[in-house]
Amino acid sequence: MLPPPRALPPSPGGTQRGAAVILALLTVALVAGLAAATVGDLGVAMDQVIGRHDQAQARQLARGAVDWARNVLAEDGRTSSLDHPGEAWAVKIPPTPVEEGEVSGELLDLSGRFNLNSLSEGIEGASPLQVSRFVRLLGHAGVSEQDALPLAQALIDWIDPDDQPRLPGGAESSWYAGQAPPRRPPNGPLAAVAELTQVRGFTPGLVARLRPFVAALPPGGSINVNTAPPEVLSAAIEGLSLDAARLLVVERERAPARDMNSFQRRLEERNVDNINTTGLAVRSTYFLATGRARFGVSMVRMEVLLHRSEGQNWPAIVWQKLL
Ligand SMILES: [Ca+2]
Ligand SMILES: [Ca+2]
Repeated sequence: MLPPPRALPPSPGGTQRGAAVILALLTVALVAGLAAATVGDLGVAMDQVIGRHDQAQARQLARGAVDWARNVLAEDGRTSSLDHPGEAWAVKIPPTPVEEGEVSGELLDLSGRFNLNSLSEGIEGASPLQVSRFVRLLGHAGVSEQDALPLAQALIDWIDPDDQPRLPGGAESSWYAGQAPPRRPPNGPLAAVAELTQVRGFTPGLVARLRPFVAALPPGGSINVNTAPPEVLSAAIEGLSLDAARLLVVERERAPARDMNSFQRRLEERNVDNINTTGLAVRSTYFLATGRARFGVSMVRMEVLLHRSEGQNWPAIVWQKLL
């Protein structure tokens, strides 16, 4: 009998401390952002339209929230070797009043999800391990066993570089050319989860059910077993039932796994042995940062995909969108 896993520090005051750290960092980011905006304004002609001025200020505020997010992640990378929802980065900034406006933001860990683009990591454009994981995930999204593999094949065809349809269920340019509207598979990684609705067999309903469990990230990267929901854990680990995964998540809330060895020991306690740990980790590398801001009459939302790689804590921007 193994001793129970030792709990990590998240004390009752942990969240409050996390929030205090975040507010302090946010203040720094916002002051820097506003100062830059003010300096920039000195040279702006007097006939500037108020709306455009407010738009620029709101954008600065949203960018301040995203800078805050990068600071929090960089600080976390310096001080911890694992990632779990009890850490400071997981604390959302509630709508916080600032002069003439309001700012809020949050970080969403995308490493706790199944990366759809990992399907094409293997030899001949498909990874058998990732395909079996995705097939199980489709099962958790309500897809029958006989429909799951054809859906996975269709998605691999959409991503893989060739124009040869896989059997069963695959589809390439000839099939898509006959659809309404006709379209072409990109034969490359998905740019967004929403693109799934273009793929043969993926109905809007199915895509909505999959959405909380999947991400469209650059190929590579790992699933963080400390943040993945039960559906993703059960899909990623052969032999781990959804019920057992739910219990594992409850246990994880008390004490996140410190490393993959301790995670494996927990699985062994549940008679899940010899798991394939390829593509599994206790850390997160991809985060979606959202900054929202209102200034005067303008509102903006900024979304930034951040990549925090091993040994380089300052998170890089993969892409950003202003909404
Ligand atoms: Ca961490
Ligand atoms: Ca293809």
